[in-house]
Amino acid sequence: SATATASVTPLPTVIPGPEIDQQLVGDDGKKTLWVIFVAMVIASAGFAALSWRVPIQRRLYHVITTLILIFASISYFAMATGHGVSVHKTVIRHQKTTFPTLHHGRTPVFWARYVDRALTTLILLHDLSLLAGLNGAHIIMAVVADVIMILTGLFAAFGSEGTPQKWGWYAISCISFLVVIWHLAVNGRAQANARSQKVGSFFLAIAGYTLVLWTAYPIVWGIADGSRKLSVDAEIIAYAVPDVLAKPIFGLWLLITHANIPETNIDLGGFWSYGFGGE
Ligand code: RET
Repeated sequence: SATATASVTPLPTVIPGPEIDQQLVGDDGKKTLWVIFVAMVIASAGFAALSWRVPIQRRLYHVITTLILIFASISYFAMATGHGVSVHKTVIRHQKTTFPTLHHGRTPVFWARYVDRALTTLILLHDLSLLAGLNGAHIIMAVVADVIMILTGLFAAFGSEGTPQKWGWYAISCISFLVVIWHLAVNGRAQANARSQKVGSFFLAIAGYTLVLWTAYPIVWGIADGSRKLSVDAEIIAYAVPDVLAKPIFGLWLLITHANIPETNIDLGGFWSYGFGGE
């Protein structure tokens, strides 16, 4: 009848769900942050100690590898104390029935990670570039791509939740990551092979290891920070594992091999030793 037609309300397209409580860092997350902080401090001291055992002219890898651990320690201290964290509004869409339910909430964004990554990935790239013997032009291109990768990752992290733009930043970051990979896999490998067979095969192994570990970051980001499918604590642990493998374990491998393969020595034309040379 006419009255029934008039009372028909339009079907909802989205059902507002209950607010999700602010997601907090739990005990497991806090413990993990403090444990990794302590591990990074010990590793910093360990690498600094290792560097004293070699003459200054051959300490370049030691110095820059120690810096990676110092930056990581600072970042983990910031996160563990709760200062390197910002609270961010979240929107989570659940497609439970025909109509999606929207939940609003709050979640921490660990911005200190991005400061750490900006510095440490640059240094790690220099470790690999120096090992391969890449020229300055290629190093600069890889470095610029790396900075774009981390900064657009930061923009993605702070982008409004549930928007395509957030994934747009993520996509730009992933493309920059591919540019970094390109420089290492193609130019880096060619240069390393040109230096010597030993350097070539070591570069292949350690750059391959780096590539696998670095790929873990965008995957964890997509699941945790992008799709919000992990708890805050699970996210902390999921980043802690590659952080330990990509920083202290990478550094240890690099320095031990450097000590055993003299061909990995680099000549910065007197810059590093201020031209005095000698042992
Ligand atoms: C983000 C998010 C956006 C997409 C991509 C990312 C890549 C991050 C990488 C981080 C590497 C960090 C390391 C830290 C420790 O030393 C920013 C997560 C591609 C590759 C190695």
